[in-house]
Amino acid sequence: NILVCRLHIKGMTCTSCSSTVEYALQAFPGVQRASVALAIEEAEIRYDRRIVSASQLIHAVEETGFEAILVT
Ligand code: 9UX
Repeated sequence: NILVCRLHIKGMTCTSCSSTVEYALQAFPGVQRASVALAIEEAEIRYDRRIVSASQLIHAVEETGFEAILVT
């Protein structure tokens, strides 16, 4: 029940932006690990699908002020 998804995140311009997104994802219930790569505008998230869905992860990113699109 552990899945990995990648999100394309629009609007990040600095490392502070990417840290904000990364911390928000890391703190979200059900997320085991999240890393955000600013250069490629992507987040990779390992999560427990019994606790959280990909669409909830997208909403968590959008709460921080950035647009997120599911890649895989
Ligand atoms: Mo610095 Mo990133 O204001 O938006 S956090 S560019």
